[in-house]
Amino acid sequence: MQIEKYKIDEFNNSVLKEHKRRFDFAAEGVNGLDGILKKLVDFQIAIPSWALGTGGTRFGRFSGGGEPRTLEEKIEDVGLLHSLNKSGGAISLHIPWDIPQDAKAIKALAAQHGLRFDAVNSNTFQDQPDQKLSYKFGSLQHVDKATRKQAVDHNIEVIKHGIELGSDSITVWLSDGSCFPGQLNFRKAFQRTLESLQEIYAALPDNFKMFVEYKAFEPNFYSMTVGDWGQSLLYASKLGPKAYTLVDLGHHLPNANIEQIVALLLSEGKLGGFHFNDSKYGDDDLTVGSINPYQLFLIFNELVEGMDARSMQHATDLGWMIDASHNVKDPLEDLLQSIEAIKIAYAQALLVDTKALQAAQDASDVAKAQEILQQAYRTDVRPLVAEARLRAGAALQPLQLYRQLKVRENLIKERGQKTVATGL
Ligand code: LRH
Ligand code: MN
Repeated sequence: MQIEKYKIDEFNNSVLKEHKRRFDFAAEGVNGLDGILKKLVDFQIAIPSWALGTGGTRFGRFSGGGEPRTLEEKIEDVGLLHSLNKSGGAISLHIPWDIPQDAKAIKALAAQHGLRFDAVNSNTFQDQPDQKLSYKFGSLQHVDKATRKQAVDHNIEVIKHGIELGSDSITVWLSDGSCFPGQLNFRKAFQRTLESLQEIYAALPDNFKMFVEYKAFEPNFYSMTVGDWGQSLLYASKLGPKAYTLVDLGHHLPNANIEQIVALLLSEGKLGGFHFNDSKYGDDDLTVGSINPYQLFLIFNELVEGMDARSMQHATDLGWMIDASHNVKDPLEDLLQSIEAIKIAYAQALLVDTKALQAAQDASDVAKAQEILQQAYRTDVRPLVAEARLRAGAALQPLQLYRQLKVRENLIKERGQKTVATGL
């Protein structure tokens, strides 16, 4: 299903008067308004190919119908989202869940929808039907050299798919670790994993980046071999200049100060990108900004401050990706809400009076510093985000138009109620 431009224009005309009233109010007194709006227009977030269907847990999965059955239909759905908000101009593939049979055709189809390919993701956390050696006890850490080689070869295969699609990065997330004390020699597991990553690193083209994604627990519940930002930074530093850390917001222990982790990884020049989602307990993969929007704002505040300090391009110098799972929401509505939450947090961070904040910090004026920060956080920036969409040719209210056009109903008519998308 595609949404014709005239339907978006018609919808925008029907809500334009109200938008203008809100925008004029929100824009009043904003320094560098056009610069902020341009930054919002340029900021594109990659959509995970594995999160276009209904997710589930070991207790159950409740499909909503009309799910994409092929990579082509997944690209169509990401294209549909992008036509609504002009903010999701990239798709991140997971191999082997989404192997492009004809990379040239897939690349052309994505381009038709205004999409490029962001990081490709390897998968050595599941055993594939025709796989010789099992990853039950790990992959790159495995005590068996042949199993490690199998995993290294898979990652090199994934890089090849990425090159064919015009991607310039690979994300390596390892489920490797242990479930019980005594199961693993941590020192040797680290060394084996590092040597395996070095073999993968050696296969990277010059322009490619490797993102080492860390996670505190699950599916291993005693130790993870890339368990936190420190371990990921250790690997990335030992691997070389093309290796970076990747921050999945749901991969931390409770109450971790993620914004401080982001600030330090950025100042080390080793922050590669993000998997945005939200969580209250574990790796819940919930809608971005649905549980802790203040934390998301604080993370973007560190990103804007830290990237400007290094003269980095906000839109292109880090990997901006969503990694979520939709157990109870329509997957496309969930992704529309996640992108909105990311743009809102970014816009609020762009409103922070950094000079005044610096002065308050230099004066150890703690209360003043909080007032400056929360002035931006408590500003309703939604009209600015909507205006950026309008200027990009997208819908002023994407979710409202998605429902008004009965997109899900149409997808169910087109694809059926029982279709299941590959992924989590
Ligand atoms: C692991 C993870 C990783 C993936 C997967 C789909 O929890 O965040 O990024 O590859 O989810
Ligand atoms: Mn992730």
